[in-house]
Amino acid sequence: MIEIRRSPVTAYIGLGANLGDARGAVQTALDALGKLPGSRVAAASPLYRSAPIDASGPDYVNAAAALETRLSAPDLLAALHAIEDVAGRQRPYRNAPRTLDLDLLLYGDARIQSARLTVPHPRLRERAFALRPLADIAPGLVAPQDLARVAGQPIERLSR
Ligand code: PH2
Ligand code: MG
Ligand code: MG
Repeated sequence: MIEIRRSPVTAYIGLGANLGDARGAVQTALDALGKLPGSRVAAASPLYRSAPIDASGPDYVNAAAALETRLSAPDLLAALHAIEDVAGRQRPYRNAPRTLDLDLLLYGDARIQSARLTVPHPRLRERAFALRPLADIAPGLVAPQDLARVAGQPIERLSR
């Protein structure tokens, strides 16, 4: 059963895609996030193009969204997976090219360690494709030294 919390939390979602119409998939996913129960997209970053990190295949389209949501973290995670499934996401092996990837980067100030979910996302601070769009919509959450650390990872802002 989906539990609706009384007070909303701001969750930050990392979006990525590098198979098929990646831009279209990220855009469609932003719309889908806003239609989740008890949720609204409070901010969406521009889209970025980035080379795959620890992965193969075409360049990625990446973005980040701030979702004000009353969904619990586990329900939100399940909802993200459902949106990925609708986009035709397959999981043949770890970090395989994908039609859509939705990662729960932050859930308010919660720290979560469960079998299915680790929040904050364990690799958030290592990845320009997550930090750059997050910095656009939540500058207070990304320190300049975080961005400096990932400055060697090529990433290009796409117009929207
Ligand atoms: N996602 C990964 C692994 N590598 N590289 C880029 N550029 N963008 C991603 O979204 C990405 C990645 C695992 O989810
Ligand atoms: Mg990911
Ligand atoms: Mg993922």
